[in-house]
Amino acid sequence: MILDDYGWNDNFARQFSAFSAQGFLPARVIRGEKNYFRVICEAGELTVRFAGKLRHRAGGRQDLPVVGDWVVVEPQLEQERGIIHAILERFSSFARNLPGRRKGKGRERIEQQVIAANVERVLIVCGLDQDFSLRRIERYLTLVTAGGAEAVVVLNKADLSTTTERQRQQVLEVAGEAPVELLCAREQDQVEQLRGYLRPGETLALLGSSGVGKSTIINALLGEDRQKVAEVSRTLGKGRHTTTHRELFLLPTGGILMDNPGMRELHLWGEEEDLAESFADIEALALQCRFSDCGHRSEPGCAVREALKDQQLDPQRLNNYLQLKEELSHLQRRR
Ligand SMILES: Nc1nc2c(ncn2[C@@H]2O[C@H](COP(=O)(O)OP(=O)(O)OP(=O)(O)O)[C@@H](O)[C@H]2O)c(=O)[nH]1
Ligand SMILES: [Mg+2]
Ligand SMILES: [Zn+2]
Repeated sequence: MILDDYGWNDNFARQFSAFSAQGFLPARVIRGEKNYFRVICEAGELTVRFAGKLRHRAGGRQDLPVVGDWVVVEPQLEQERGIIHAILERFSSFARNLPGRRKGKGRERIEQQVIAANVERVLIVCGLDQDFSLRRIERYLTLVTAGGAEAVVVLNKADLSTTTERQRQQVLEVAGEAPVELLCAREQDQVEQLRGYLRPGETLALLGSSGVGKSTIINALLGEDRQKVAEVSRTLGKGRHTTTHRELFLLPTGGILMDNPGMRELHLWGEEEDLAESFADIEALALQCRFSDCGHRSEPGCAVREALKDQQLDPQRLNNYLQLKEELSHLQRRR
């Protein structure tokens, strides 16, 4: 069954059973365009829109379908079209905060944007050129683990750095449980080390800034040039936002890949507790602070400051942690 290849399982089947009597089909969203989606179902690929009532009922964008979602579709097979009536519950999803959008008279509206759903594993791709930033890696690690997926850090463009081993060590220090892979995606055989993260019926998404080589890795794993890639700008060292859609690709050997557009800025969406996993070292220290609500800035008996003094903790990592914590608590207050 094609749906099994795309990750269909008993859990989704159970949820779908409530709809099966109505002639609806289960389908997975494999590509997102501005006004419509492409889904795959047993009858093949369909172009679908979502039912007006789904839009009405939606409390916000998070209730609308995204790539990776399993959805309930009313098929119109002759036209290869359909209508999405419901979204099955996601087992993982990544959401970011879309700040700075103004609604009406200047009131800032905070909106959650779900990026993708039902992903088992994420390759957080970073370039070992100007893109390299430990602080950004920490942000991505928080996004991925809080979203319920496993993270793998991929340090790409190893050929452009003379300090790869040092960079790898630095990343290992912030990566916690996440494995760290170092490679040059232009070398097909080096990309092979990532193949172990692909399992039949499981989805592997690639996230990272524009130009870090996500689509290059996808092409290498697919063994064909499916995705367009483009040189990064020489003057700015930045990517050109070549990939503009999220899309799923089924590997002939099993496993599903998700290419994503490069992200410009990553404002987290979540709760302060979501930092627990990606900053487990700091949270463990914080348990030993004299005050349970210690802000780790100037309070007496602060175990975190103490670790800083003993050089057990990188001050920039702490700054990033405090900044993310502030960002999330601000978000929580606004909601
Ligand atoms: N030197 C070097 N260049 C690489 C490597 N991997 C990818 N590139 C190049 O980096 C440029 C950007 O690669 P893409 O795969 O388009 O990057 P992307 O992450 O998909 O970018 P967006 O789609 O814009 O988000 C291309 O010119 C690639 O050939 C590498 O390991 N070393
Ligand atoms: Mg791309
Ligand atoms: Zn403290």
